Amino acid sequence: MNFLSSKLKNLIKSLLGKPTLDEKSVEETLKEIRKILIASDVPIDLTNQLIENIRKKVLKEKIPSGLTLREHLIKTIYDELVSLLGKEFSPLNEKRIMLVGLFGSGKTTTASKIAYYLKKKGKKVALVCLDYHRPAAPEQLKQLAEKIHVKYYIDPNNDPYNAAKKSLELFSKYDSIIFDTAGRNSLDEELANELKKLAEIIKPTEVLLVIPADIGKVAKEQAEGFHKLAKITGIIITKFDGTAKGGGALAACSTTKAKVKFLGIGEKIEDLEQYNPKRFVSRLLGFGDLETLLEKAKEAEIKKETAEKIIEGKFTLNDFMEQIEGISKLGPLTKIAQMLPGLSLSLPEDILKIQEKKMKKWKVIIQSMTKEERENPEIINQSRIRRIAKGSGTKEEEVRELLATYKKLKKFSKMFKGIREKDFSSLQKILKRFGFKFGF
Ligand SMILES: Nc1nc2c(ncn2[C@@H]2O[C@H](COP(=O)(O)OP(=O)(O)OP(=O)(O)O)[C@@H](O)[C@H]2O)c(=O)[nH]1
Ligand SMILES: [Mg+2]
Repeated sequence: MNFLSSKLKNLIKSLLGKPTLDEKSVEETLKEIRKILIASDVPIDLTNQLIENIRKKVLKEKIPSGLTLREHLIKTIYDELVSLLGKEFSPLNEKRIMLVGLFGSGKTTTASKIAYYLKKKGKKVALVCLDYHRPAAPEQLKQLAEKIHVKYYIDPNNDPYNAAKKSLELFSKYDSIIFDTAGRNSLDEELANELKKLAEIIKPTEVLLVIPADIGKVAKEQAEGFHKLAKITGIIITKFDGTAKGGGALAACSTTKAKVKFLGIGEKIEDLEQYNPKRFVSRLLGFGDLETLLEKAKEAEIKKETAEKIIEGKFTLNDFMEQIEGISKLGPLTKIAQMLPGLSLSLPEDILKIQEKKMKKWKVIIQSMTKEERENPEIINQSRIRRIAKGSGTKEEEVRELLATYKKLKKFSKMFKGIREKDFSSLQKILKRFGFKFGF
């Protein structure tokens, strides 16, 4: 993601920076896109097809009236990438989800991530262990389920078929039951039979194949193989965070019958994203993805207004606490930065590492401030610091540290706005003409 995204963002930036565009510069752009896609392990035939489509639309067909060549080229690159990486968004039918896949692909982790994701949406969810091949598997599922406070079922006799039957009864009133199956080294008959028998009992509404992104374009073969054996309804690509081949895996999967439904983007429980090709490509190109940003903020229980304040750089100490807590829930702000139109920024390391204990203390400190101080922290001088420290039972250094962190965060937040306005104002103008919506 990072590789593909940084390369494509640079490409768009250089397109915006050129004084004029002609046929030669379009050809150069196509050459560059080809290089980027091949380096991301996108299959050659798909890459060639995409290049050919762009060439045809931009150089051979008439440019739609009212658009410049530059605007038309950028819009066509966007459209063709969306088409390469899956076209339409495919929603999840969450009632009974079965996760299948080879050893170590990320099934169990992803099962708990989906459970957490649905729980955050207010659904009643249960996890079921159907993996009794690997002795440590039930314990792994139990620990994950307990961590996110979700009900689970593990069969006392290690019988996957009984586990399936029993859990269907136990959780019949639940919105979603997620079944984690056993992995294998390869797609063999034994695995196929087990999955088939389990599916007959469960009658899943989704059979999701879990594939790690680092296998790149080979994902197509695996997806088709599983499809023949187990009739998968969707794909989850995991470990998207650790490879430059994610684009290849996505493109390869998009050519199969099953659509990609989720991306695993890290090891933590919240590192899961429902896959939406349009939003994804929008982000890749630096157009931003406000919808996902706001959804993530909502999942982290941050108010929409607060999320907008973070990006706008307008906030006082009054909001500070909520935001610091929100950021730690939301994960590194760098992830938010990727969803904003413009360049990715990274938040200063020390802000990301603020510990919970410290935040509790800061809360007390802020409570000892006057309303005026909270709204306008600039007025807090040495004597006020002394009073606040005394009133909150903390040290003066601690008050100073809080104020320094607040300033840093505010400066960073202002930077977001500055960069958007400076580097990407021309891009935003173009995007507006294409009907992209920006709330800020
Ligand atoms: N970085 C990263 N690591 C992941 C992701 N998803 C899973 N992992 C890691 O991949 C490893 C294997 O994950 P599991 O969930 O145990 O895989 P599994 O498919 O259940 O494995 P078996 O049950 O043995 O077949 C674990 O160390 C996970 O933390 C992801 O999206 N990103
Ligand atoms: Mg597992």
